[in-house]
This record gives sequence, C-alpha cells and structure tokens, in this order.
Amino acid sequence: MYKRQNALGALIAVPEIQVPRPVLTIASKGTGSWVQARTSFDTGQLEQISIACVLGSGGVVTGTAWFDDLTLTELGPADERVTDPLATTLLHVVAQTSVGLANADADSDAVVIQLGVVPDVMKYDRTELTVRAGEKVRLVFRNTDHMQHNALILKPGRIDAMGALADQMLTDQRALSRNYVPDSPDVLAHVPLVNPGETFELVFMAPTAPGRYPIVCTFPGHWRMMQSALVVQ
Ligand SMILES: [Cu+2]
Repeated sequence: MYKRQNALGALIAVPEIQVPRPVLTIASKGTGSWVQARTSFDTGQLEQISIACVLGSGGVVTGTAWFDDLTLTELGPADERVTDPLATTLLHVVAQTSVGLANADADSDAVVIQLGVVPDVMKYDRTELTVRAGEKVRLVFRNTDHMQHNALILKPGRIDAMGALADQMLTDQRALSRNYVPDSPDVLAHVPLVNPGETFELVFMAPTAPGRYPIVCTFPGHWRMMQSALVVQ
C-alpha cells in the first residue's frame, strides 16, 4: 500500500459519530494477513448509522484492502464512564451563541469575510481571503460539510510546524476539549470546532504586517488537505 498526505490506512469508521471522538478502529498499513479491528461507541439519539470500510482516511493511498466478517454487537445503554457527549455539544453551542450576540452590536464596523467548507472533500471553499492590515475583521465560518471542522489563523510560514502539533494531538486526551487547537504561539486566532450546519463568527484585528497567514483545520487528519490563507495587504 502506497500512502501520502497523512493517510491513516485501512480502517472501519462510523462517520455520523464525531463526538466525543471520531469512531475509528486502529488502521492497518502495509501488506499483511487478516487482523481483527474493533471499537465501541454510543449511538446517542441516532436512529441510523453507517459502518464505513475506509481505505485512506485523511489522505490518498493506492492498494487494496479487504474487509470481511463485519459484526455489530449491542452493548446496552452507555454507562457513566462514557464522557458526556451532550454536555460537550451544549458547551459548544453556548460558546457560539454568546459570541454571536456580543458581535452583533459591538462589531458592526468590522469588515466581513466568509469561509465555508466544500462537502465531503475536506477543503475550505476559499483558497484565500484578503483583508487590509490592522483592520477589524469578522470572519463568518459556515460549516457546510457533514463533519466537524475548526479554522486556525497562523503566523506566516508556520503551517508544517502546526501540522506536526496537530498530529501529536491524536493521542492527547484533552484534545477534544481544546477543540483540537494546539497550544502554540503560532496560533493568532481560531474558530473552535463547529458542528455540521452551524456557523461561528470570529472577530479579530488583522495583523499589521502584510503577508500570507495560513488558515488550517486541525481536526485529526485534516491539516494537510484543509488549508486556506488570510492575505493581509
Ligand atoms: Cu477539518
């Protein structure tokens, strides 16, 4: 199997469930014989889910993966040891609402720029957004995709360093509560994780130094594909 762009390999996923964490089995890579992959998850209020047999995930691979003997076993109601996905979601909604209200009056003088997501291809819908140095900006981020995304505005030239930090977050227990935003001085401003169909408005002062400031999604596996840029003139 040939891989590039941070592809995870061959795995089984439940794409409808992204909180409290994406449901993925451990990925298989390279040439090998049969391995067993298993995972458990809470379906919450969902009436229907998909079991996706994925080759690639987060990048591009060539090769063949075989999946056989898929079994789904009901484990009964989730117990208290499961991190509360509803509380996580509510916190997120409250944060968005309060920011939205605050912006409505106080930031009417801001220049509005729009960023969306092209569904299913892990890409923002704009390759760049242009603003003037030092002006007040309102970035309206609409998540028009079927999965969660965030958007970090970085110091120029720091995308690879940020990608390395994003990859490290895969094993960090606190990653979700941090919205998958690495703790780094390279992050100038960020839009937190936004659920499918939701919008988040971020108000910030554009950098005073002209340049090309990368915008990237650091949700696991996304950063290599999901990039845009804030061009400051
Ligand atoms: Cu993303």
